[in-house]
Amino acid sequence: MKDASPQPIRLADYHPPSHLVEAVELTFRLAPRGTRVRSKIRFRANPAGLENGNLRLDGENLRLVSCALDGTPLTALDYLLTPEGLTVPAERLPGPSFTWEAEVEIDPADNTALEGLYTSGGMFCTQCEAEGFRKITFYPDRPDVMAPFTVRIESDLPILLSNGNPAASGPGWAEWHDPWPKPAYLFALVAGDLVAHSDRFTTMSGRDVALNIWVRPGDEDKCAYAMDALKRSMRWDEEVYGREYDLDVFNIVAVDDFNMGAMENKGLNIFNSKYVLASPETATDRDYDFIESIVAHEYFHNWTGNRITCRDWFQLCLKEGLTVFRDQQFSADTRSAPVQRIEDVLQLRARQFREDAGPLAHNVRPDSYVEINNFYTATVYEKGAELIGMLRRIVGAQEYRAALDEYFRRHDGQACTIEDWLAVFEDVTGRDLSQFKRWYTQAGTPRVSAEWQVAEGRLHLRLAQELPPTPGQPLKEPVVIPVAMGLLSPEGAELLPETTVILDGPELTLDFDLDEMARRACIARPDHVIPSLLRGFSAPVILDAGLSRADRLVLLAHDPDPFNRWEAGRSLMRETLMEMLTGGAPDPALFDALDRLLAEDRLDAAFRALCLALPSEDDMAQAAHDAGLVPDPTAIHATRRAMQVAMARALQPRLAALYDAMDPGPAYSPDADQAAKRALRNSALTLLARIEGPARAKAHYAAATNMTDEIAGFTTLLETGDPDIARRFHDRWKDDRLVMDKWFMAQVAHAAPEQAVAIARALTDHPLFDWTNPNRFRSVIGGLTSGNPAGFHDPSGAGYRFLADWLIRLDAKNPQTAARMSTAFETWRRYDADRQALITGALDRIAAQDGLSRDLSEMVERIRA
Ligand code: 0A1
Ligand code: ZN
Repeated sequence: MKDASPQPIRLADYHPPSHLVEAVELTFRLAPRGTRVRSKIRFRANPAGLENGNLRLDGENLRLVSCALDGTPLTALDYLLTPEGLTVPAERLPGPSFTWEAEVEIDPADNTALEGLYTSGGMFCTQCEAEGFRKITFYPDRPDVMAPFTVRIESDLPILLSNGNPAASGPGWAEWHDPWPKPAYLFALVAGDLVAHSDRFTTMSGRDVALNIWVRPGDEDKCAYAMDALKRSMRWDEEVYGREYDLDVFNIVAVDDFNMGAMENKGLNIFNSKYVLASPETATDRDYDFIESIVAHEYFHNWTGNRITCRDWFQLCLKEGLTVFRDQQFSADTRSAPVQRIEDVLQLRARQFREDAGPLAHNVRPDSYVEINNFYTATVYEKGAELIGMLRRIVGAQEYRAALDEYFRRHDGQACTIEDWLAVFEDVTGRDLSQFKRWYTQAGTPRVSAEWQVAEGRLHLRLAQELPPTPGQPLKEPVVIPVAMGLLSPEGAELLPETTVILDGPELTLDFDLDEMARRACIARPDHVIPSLLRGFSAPVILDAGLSRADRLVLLAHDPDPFNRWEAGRSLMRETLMEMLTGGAPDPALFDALDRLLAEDRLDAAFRALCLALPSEDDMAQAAHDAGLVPDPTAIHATRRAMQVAMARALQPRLAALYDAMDPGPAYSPDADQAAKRALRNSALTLLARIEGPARAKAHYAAATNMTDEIAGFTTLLETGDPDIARRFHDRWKDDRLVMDKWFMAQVAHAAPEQAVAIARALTDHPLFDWTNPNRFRSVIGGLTSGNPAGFHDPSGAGYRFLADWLIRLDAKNPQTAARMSTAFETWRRYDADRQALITGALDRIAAQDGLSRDLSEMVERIRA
């Protein structure tokens, strides 16, 4: 029998800790099978603590060797020890202030969950967010307990690292001191045979900082880009937010076994090696892009997350939404801003809108959770970032900066809430943000619709908002929606320079004088007007702009806002695909418009590549569902293919010309300009292969001098059926873990749907398939669930069974990654009754497992509900 469901933790039940920590001293004697951790923690009673005054320490999977209070050893009668922690009753405490000492033993080599202290490829490393520190020693493992840490590491391994500044070291030991009070989730320790790629940075006030990226020997020549990104991030945060780095050293360590992307531990960031290591031969432009933005993200956390942290885990968006927003701003400043915005919105729609539309929908600030690790979601991160962007748009860039200055001034060193954050904005800008706060407390994606008419020389525009119900929230209140807009004439003349209107009630009516607008634009009064709404995607909503096909073709050709130009094309493509799905043929006018756009050489090549990209199969499934249809993944796949063929035929001369013109030459640089050219060139290659056969892809693959081109050739050849290509790629790259992740994934993602499950299954028998490595697991299993939707949704249910089998197996080793991968099932209600029965059968089979983790059982229960 499965264990009884654990009780949810609720925001409403928050109470301050009974004790605060003044200082922590930790000593680690490292050994893979028996690491000893000694702790000495200075506590004092918290005057604000509403609790009973007991000392409550979290602790899991710890073997308690000894403990003492103010030097007096405790016996088992002095405390209560449970699998979750240890409590010393108030009456056994020496007074309001005291020192707790303990020694525990832990088993890092057996820690396959990769939370707490674990081993990876011969090194020791930690991951403590959200609640991993309790697997290292007994401690109040909650973010509102902040303290300075001193750490001593004893080990024969040559490199011994922890947070803060190096204090002292000798043969077999090192000491570190972190003067900045921090919560335990930011603790980190690394020990290993590592080499550094080093550099230095001088901060705005002239302080010298040593920068190191630590990797396994042999990888040190793959760190230059991450180091460059780090230095640019440090400078950018000084220039744009006035934030200076605050320690003498900044260390980054690359680890092969890591559940997430990276972690912002104070002064010692730990990264999934995939987001650090890059060389032109092994990493794609997209990998470089990720490295840049993740390095920036983790660095920016130093102020938004570390110096100011979260009071409790419900406030996660306080650090994550803001830090994602900041890394998006950095990328927009570094690369092309419109391209960055389009890519951010593509991600938001693919992951967050999908989440909001299904059983896992939750507030940006959730009200309750069972397992906090399940709430590191697109809603908390990406929608959280959108809320900051809206706030900035509403108050303006200057007031935003003033509010941020005040936030850092007022709350430095504190653990804060969304209320604290909004109060700063209210105080600095004099605005009432109580309605804006609904964005944090209501789930679901608002729908905005527009209707308008031109009569007697005036345009009447009506905007309305609607908030569909989500699980547990049947009724919702209107939110504050900034709608950036312009107006165009049918010839594409700009009638109204961009303006932002605020839709904060159920509806808003606007009225424009066409004569006046025409006069200002020096044109005759038009008898038709095209609103360009939600420019720059000014709010995370689903817009029904009510535009005809002709209107959208005008926007695609002329909208001065690049986002809405792209959006017009995207919506035409989606509509065309939906029509083709029900037997229609594509409108040649769309291809003509695309052809003209592709020929606009002054347009960024990356922007043109984005305009050429089709909505994904998952987008189409959602669009079909929204239109009241039951999506058929097999038909969607075939339709998308047919559209690619039609596009390739219609655009063939243009694509062939672009393929030749966009060759950036052999000297590789990951910069935006070259990457843009490769993106457009490789899009042309893939489309042309649909009608030309494999010759061009073969030559492309053979001539490739970088992984971007090589993988484009490889995946195209996989699809055109080159029988030997997988073996050739394997033989070339079998010793490179990160490239082999691509090999595993590509074969599944680019398989014909009817073969995808069999190929994925065969790959799980490959000697290099190490399923305990999260990257490798995600390559194959995620390659199917995300990369090959038609294969995953095979009508036989084989894809669902395959996923369920692997989730059950992985859950016993690594619940966090298993739970995360289970979101592949979140869209089950979209599908036909047969598929629904197969998916719910798979979910029920998982739910019935003995000893299922809290992580996976919560997910399965929520998805199934
Ligand atoms: N805070 C990190 C990512 C992270 C989140 C959760 C983790 O375990 C549950 C681990 C890392 C970031 O935002 O980069
Ligand atoms: Zn983050």
